[in-house]
Amino acid sequence: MKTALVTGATSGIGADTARALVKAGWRVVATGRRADRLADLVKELGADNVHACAFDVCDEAARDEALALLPADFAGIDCLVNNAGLALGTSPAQESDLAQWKTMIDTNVTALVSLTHKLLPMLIARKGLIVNLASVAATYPYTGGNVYGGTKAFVRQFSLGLRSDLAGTGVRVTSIEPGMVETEFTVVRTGGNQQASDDLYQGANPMTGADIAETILWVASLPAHLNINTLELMPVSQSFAGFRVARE
Ligand code: NDP
Ligand code: 8X3
Repeated sequence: MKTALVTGATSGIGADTARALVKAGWRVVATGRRADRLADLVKELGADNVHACAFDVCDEAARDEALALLPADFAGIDCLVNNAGLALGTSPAQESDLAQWKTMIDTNVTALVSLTHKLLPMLIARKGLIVNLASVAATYPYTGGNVYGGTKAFVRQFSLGLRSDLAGTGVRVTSIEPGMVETEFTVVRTGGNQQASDDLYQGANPMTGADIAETILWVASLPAHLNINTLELMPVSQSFAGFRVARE
């Protein structure tokens, strides 16, 4: 039985990834700050299948303490799903809050890099898999996406760089790059504005966390000789923004 560590498993894509992996026979170490949500997931999926590990990915000491306490059955990680992440704000750069920018960089970039660095020796020893959640925002800029898009471009390029460095180790690395997925993402981005979130997804038939989870499960279920480098997905309703021209 293989074990995956999924960051950000308290909600959205991460929670559904934990569900999909367990259904397919994986053990899952489910992480996130909201311990009550993790406890619910354990109750839903069973303590033999899911181990709750509550920590803030930006707090390396808390993370290391929590991971050091993993029970033997969950201690060998074969797949790291670097999913925890967030966008904060939709303002243009010149009106943005620097603290929000730093939180996005700390969470989406620094914490992801740090956890990956920590688990790399184990993933190499086990010929494992790293799945990183980037975004279409990595490739396509949009107004108000400034630092969020920058962090996801980092995740995408870091994934490809890892692939280069890990050649010959048997470790696989995939950058998953979704467009619009209805989760708590927009509630978080807007500082708790459920109405703004409902308005954004209204009539758009967005992707679901389960859609992305099935994709991650597919990537994780491929034969060991096959690597998906990058995988971009959008709902059919979403397409590309046009160029803009600011006229005098
Ligand atoms: P959600 O807001 O539903 O879930 C985000 C998850 O990240 C939560 O479980 C949250 O857990 C966790 N998280 C955030 N900050 C921290 C932290 N400091 N420490 C630990 N965990 C943290 O959003 P999604 O499911 O949509 O997002 C998952 C990933 O997918 C993100 O990386 C996002 O950028 C990416 N993505 C999302 C898209 C979308 O349209 N929804 C599209 C493309 C990519 P908790 O708050 O309990 O700590
Ligand atoms: C989230 C997708 O389009 O809201 O990464 O930036 S988008």
